[in-house]
Amino acid sequence: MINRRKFLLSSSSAFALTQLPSNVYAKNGIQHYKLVAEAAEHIFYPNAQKSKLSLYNQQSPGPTIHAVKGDILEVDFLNLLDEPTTIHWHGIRNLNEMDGVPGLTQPAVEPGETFTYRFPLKDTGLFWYHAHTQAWKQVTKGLYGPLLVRDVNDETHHRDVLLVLDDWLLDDNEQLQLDSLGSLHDWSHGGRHGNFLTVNGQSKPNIAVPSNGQCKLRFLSATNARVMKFELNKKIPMKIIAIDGSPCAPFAVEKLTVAPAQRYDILVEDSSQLEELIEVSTSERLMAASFSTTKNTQVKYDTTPLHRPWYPLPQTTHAKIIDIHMQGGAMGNLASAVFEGEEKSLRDLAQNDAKLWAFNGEIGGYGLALADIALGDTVILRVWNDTRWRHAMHLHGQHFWVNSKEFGEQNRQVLRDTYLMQPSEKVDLIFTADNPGLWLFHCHMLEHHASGMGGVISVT
Ligand SMILES: [Cu+2]
Repeated sequence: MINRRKFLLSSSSAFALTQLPSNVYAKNGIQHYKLVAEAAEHIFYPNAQKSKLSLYNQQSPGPTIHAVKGDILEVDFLNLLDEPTTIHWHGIRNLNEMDGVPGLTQPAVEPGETFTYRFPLKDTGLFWYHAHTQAWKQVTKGLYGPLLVRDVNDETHHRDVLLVLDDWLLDDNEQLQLDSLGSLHDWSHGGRHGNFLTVNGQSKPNIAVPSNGQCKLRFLSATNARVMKFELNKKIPMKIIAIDGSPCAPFAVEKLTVAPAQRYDILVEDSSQLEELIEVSTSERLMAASFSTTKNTQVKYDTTPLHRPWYPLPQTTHAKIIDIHMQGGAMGNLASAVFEGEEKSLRDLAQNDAKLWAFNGEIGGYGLALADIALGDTVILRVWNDTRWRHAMHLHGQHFWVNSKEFGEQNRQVLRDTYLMQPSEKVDLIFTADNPGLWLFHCHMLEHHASGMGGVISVT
């Protein structure tokens, strides 16, 4: 449960829509940024104690990276942590060597070392970047930030409102609870859940929105494992116009469920009605943020060209089917699994290796090959969540089409990169493998990934 006491401690404060780092330049279609990962102190609400975190450029969230579709993004990265790290560019159809998976697509960046990430931005949308080395520790400490790619003709983006969501597990002194990091209970159940909700790095911030007309709210969840659910005041309908970056045929929901790593763009028809964002995933309704209007000329978003996803659902007549049977975790049916070539009981794996989850009878990891795909083939990942837990399944390097059960009774065919699966659900994730490389497929509940829920799809 998110702690109400902590929630009520904070008061509202003005918060900029987006924060541009000073050290950015754009030249000849190259957007250049510098990111430094280091220990940092952060204040979650006015007069709070300083919390010790690990951040990019001393900011929570990390600096918003802005770019235009077609740009090259070039990021000079410096690791000033006392441990190795890498950056993953979540949702980007990236060059494999820029994907940021240590030991799979690049060597980890050692303390004091640098690495330059350089890749083209092929799609518009809201993406994010985050640490991908022991993410269950490093993302927990704050190593993530948003990446916004817009169309060159988009003249309304300055009205967009970015909402980066996280739940932190804090003690009474506003410090991260570090003792519970790596708790086997969390790893075998629903992952690490925080007790302190933030929007854009602040508790209950007051967020400026345009005074009238349409307004785009852009949600991004950076939680470890918590699935959040949001309502607007007066149950203002939230019209979903983009999912995990890609535009979609608009449809309205009353409550918006956001799983770890997922993104949604929401169109609100009349921003003058916006007062509060409320988190409703638990029995308590918690005010996540308040809104205040700022003077702004009224603008109507042109959503007509945005209805179409980046690319259509491919033909599946000759698709290659890859079966992925997910097992493990608490109250599951996994008695034993293969780990490093040896069959072991789940009890042994849990106690000695902190491994709890398996794909097709094998504990996952960067060494687990799930499939070899020929470049250009259409693939169906036929995934069966044979566990008692929800999982937010993420594919690197490409989006997939999924007949989603995430939006209520009616299934909906959507293009996305992270899909929230219910216990016992069977689902097909469909994509054309047009991006060569070694791509990770894993649960984005970071504790599940760390304890075995991940494998590699090779495209050559
Ligand atoms: Cu999971």
